[in-house]
Amino acid sequence: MTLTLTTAGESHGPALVAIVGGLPAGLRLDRDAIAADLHRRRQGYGRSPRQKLEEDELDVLAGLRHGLTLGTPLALVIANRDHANWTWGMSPWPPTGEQSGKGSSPVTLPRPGHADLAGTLKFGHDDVRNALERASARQTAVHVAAGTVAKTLLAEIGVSVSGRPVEIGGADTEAGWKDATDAARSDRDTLGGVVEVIADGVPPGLGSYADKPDRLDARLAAALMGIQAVKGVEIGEGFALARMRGSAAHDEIEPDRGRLTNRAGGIEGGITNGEPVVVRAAMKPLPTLMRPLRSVDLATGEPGEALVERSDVQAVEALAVVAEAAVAWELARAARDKFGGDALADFAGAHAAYLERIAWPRTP
Ligand code: EPS
Repeated sequence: MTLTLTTAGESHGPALVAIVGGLPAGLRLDRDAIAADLHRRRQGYGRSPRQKLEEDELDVLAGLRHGLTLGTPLALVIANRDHANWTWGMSPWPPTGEQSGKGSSPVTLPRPGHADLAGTLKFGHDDVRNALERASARQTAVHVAAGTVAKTLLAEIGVSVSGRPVEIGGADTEAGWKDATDAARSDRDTLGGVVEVIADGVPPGLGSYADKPDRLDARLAAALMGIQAVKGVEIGEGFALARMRGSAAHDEIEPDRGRLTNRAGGIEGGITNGEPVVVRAAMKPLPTLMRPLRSVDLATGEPGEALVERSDVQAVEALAVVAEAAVAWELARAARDKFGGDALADFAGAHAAYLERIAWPRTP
């Protein structure tokens, strides 16, 4: 039994879609909790005016009855309100009527740092928009909705997950983040940053050392690197461990199974060790600059300036919410792998029985 997530949707298309498979039956979803996380994702000091336009209201089309999961695929949809301005440009079918509105003329000036050039070449598009629409971080909205579902499942076994920004534009205080964002905005530039996600209450034994795809640290790294603009991931002290001696790096084991330190970030040998799971993700500066970078016009081969369109100055606060969802998703997936169960009671019961088995000291 594992969790699966399939998504579809373009940034200015009609909607974002997700299908979640592998949930147990009988899990009570909270509409307000999903709305609250979707709202959090839209916040942040450096966000584009797009976030005022979108409401990110979630529709559930299947897999839920009276708030309880049915143990069948859960279908989630978030409409793009901005699509109303793109009905010609992003029409799924050949558009009829006057060629007007956004997206009506092809984009031929790829932005360095975005998927524009590589995506256009790879798929043979003659309009960069065909690549950028799906590559857009807009699709993180449905991942956040799926993440709230994952957090709801994890709460059943006492696990909580929380993400926060730790650095924006090189600054590490909230006042510094604002100043850095204001300065970048007035220079028509963009910023990146670092976020941290901590999961508490994680039982020992999620993940495995058996093979690479089983390692929870590998899964978390893939999940975080899979988020738009993420260029680095650390588990626990990460790169800093490389500069320490073993005597300073490792978390000594106490008889009560607690550790004095948690430099491993709660994962040893690809398996959770019962300490909080701590991960960080580094986000590069966003590639849409109001002062555009040098590029090439793909239609003429001539030098040009990259596409400029409404965008965020930085979206690190949003990444914290998206990274939280990604970590929750991977932990929930590992928990489903380990505890299984068709009904929620089976899943929770297997978790309780497991905790009893590993209780320490063991009685003969
Ligand atoms: C994005 C570009 C911007 C962001 C978008 C991600 O889109 P737009 O040009 O429509 O303002 O606002 O993020 C979202 C729409 C969102 O909901 O997070 C990009 O190129 O990745």
